[in-house]
Amino acid sequence: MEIGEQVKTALKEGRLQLAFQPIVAADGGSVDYYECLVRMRATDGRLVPAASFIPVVEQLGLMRAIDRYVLDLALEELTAVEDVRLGINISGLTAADRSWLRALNARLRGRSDLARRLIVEITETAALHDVEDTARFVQAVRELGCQVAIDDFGAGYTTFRHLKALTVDIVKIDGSFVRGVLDSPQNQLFVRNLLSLAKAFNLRTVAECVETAEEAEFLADEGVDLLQGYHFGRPEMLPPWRAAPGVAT
Ligand code: G
Ligand code: G
Ligand code: NA
Ligand code: MN
Repeated sequence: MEIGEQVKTALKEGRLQLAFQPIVAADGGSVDYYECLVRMRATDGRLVPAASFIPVVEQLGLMRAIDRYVLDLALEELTAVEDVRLGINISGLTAADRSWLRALNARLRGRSDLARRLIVEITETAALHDVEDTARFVQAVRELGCQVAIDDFGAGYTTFRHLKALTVDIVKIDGSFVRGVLDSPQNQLFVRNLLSLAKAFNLRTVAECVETAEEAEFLADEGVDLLQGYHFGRPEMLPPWRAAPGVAT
C-alpha cells in the first residue's frame, strides 16, 4: 500500500499516535510544556515518523483530518492528566481553514482549564503566506484561552515586522540557527537580534534542536527562555505521566 493509503487506514484504525518531547526552562530545566509530534503505528508495529508522511499527506488533502485528530488526541491527554501543558502542530492549510477553529471552539467551550494548557504551533512559512489572515486566526485561538507559538522562525523569509502583526505568545528559533551556534557568528547575531526583539514584544522564546550541554549553556546565557532538543529529551511515546511507576520503558 502506498503511504497516503497507509495513513488514511491508520487514521481510521486509530493508529496515529502522539510522541511527546519536553521543552524546558533554560534556568533550571523544569518542563514547561511538551510538543506533540504525530507518529503512525504501522500494521507491523513499527513507528513511522511524521517526516515520512506529512509532506505526502499535505499533497493528498488529508492534513485537515490529521490536524483535527491530533487536536482530539491532545485534548484527551490534557483531560486525563492535570499539570501538563501540550503544544500541537498545525499545518498552514489548517490555519487558513475556519473549520479547525470551529472544532477548537466547540471542544474548549466551558473548558478554560484545558485551553490554558494548550499551545498551538504554526510554522513561520505558513504564517507568512497571508499575514493578515493568520493574524486573525492567532487572535481567535488566543481568545479561546490558548497560547500560540510561531515555529521554525528564521527558516523562511523572516521579516521581523511580522512578529508584531501576528501577536503570538511564543517564538521558536529554527533549529538551523541553533545547530552550530557556538561556531557561527551569523547564527549568534540572528539569535541576539531575535531575542532583543522578542523581549521588546514580550514574547517567550524557545530554541529548538539543542543537542549539547554547551549549546544549552550558551543559549541560556544569551537569554533564551526555553530549550528543546535531544540534549533534554527525544520525542517519546511513553512520557513520564504515562509510564507506570516501577515499569521499565
Ligand atoms: O517528528 P518529525 O521529525 O517526524 O516531524 C517532522 C515534521 O512533521 C515537523 O516539521 C513537524 O512540525 C511535523 N509534524 C509533526 N507532528 C505533526 C502534527 O501533528 N501535525 C502537523 N501538521 N505537523 C506535524
Ligand atoms: O517543524 P518542527 O519544529 O515541529 O519539527 C520538530 C522536529 O524536530 C521533531 O520532529 C523532532 O523529532 C525534531 N527534533 C527535536 N529535537 C531535535 C534535535 O535536538 N535534533 C534534531 N536533529 N531534530 C530534533
Ligand atoms: Na513544532
Ligand atoms: Mn519547529
